[in-house]
Amino acid sequence: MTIKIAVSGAAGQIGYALLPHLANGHVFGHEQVELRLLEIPQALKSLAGTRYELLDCAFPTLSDVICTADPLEAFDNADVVVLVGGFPRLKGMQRKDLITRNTSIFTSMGQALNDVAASDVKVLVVANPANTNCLVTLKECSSRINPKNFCALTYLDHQRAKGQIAQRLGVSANKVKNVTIWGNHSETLYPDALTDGYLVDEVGNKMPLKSTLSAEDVDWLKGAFVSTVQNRGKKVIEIRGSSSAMSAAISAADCLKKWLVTGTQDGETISMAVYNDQGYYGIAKDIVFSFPCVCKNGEWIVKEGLTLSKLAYERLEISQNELLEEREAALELIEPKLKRSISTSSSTISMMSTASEGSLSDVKSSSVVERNAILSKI
Ligand code: NAX
Repeated sequence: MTIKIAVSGAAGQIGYALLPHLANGHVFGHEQVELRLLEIPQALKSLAGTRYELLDCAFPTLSDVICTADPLEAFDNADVVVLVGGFPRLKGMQRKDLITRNTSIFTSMGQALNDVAASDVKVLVVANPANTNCLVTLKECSSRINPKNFCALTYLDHQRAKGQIAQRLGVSANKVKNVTIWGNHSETLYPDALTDGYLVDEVGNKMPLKSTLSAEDVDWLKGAFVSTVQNRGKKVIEIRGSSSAMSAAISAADCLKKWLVTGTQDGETISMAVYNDQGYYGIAKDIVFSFPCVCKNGEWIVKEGLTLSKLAYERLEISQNELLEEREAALELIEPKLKRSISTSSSTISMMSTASEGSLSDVKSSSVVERNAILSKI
């Protein structure tokens, strides 16, 4: 069987770095793959050059490469779709404008998926604002495609966090397990190594970071580490002069591999931004939020039952509130009437007023419940 993989934004920096990993067996092993490269019409010429290069690599696993500006052609019966193309954040642009521009793109992507993709297609959204783009896309096709078939990329942030810890402790990055990126792929994300993070020694023993590290290292994990990971994307732009591409492409490829092919190792979690239909950890339903996930047989499952600190919950709430704002801005465009009915009943979310430890699922305000009830009808 040939796996049909569509990649939007294929002529961009991430697309260029990602395509070889999809074509050469890194992700899908010995399976044959057919690549459908989707771009805007103005980029088709340079995309044709990328196609030549892919063919010139003579990968034994690559059966065909199609270039198109038509999402219906790219997604036709597609098994896997990676949405990398989007409207970039221009200098001086507000986040809300970025959402406006991208909501119309991702509405079209969702409609095309709904019309022609395989009903069990798996979709990874990379383009920013990734969580909300993912939400917009999955809503457009939720009557035919399960929202569990979608995720937005926070695995790059996950790997950045592991890399920082490995550098600090002088160990190989694969000895660092179960750091979690909670929330939005933005500067409000919360990299958390203390709730479930551990090191593995040579014989496979697990050593929890919170009880193994020195007080100084634990303080670092609560302070500088958090801001370093939150601001890593900005730092790369500042130093490199353009945004992360190689690391984003590798993370996208490895996220797909763990999710769809190998699964996670025993006891291991990875960070994936997924549709929160259950209110995991008391987070508002109906947003795409990054959680610790276990992957098995091509499915993700949020790891539940972790005990978070009060500080962690405070950080989660900040990121949740940003995602709720993004959702409102997006819905304003998708469903103006619905938005009006929501705004008359909205109030601020108070997750932290009473809770300190444990699940927050019982402390959502009634207005949030009401809002979620309305939104779940979309
Ligand atoms: P580039 O500007 O190099 O490439 C984007 C490509 O998308 C362009 O070739 C453009 O023509 C194409 N495109 C635009 N609208 C399209 C549409 N409607 N249909 C098909 N193609 C379209 O950006 P690049 O550096 O590749 O980054 C791509 C996206 O990834 C950006 O939104 C970026 O913000 C996001 N990122 C997400 C990360 C994550 O971890 N989730 C990290 C890296 C990156 O910042």
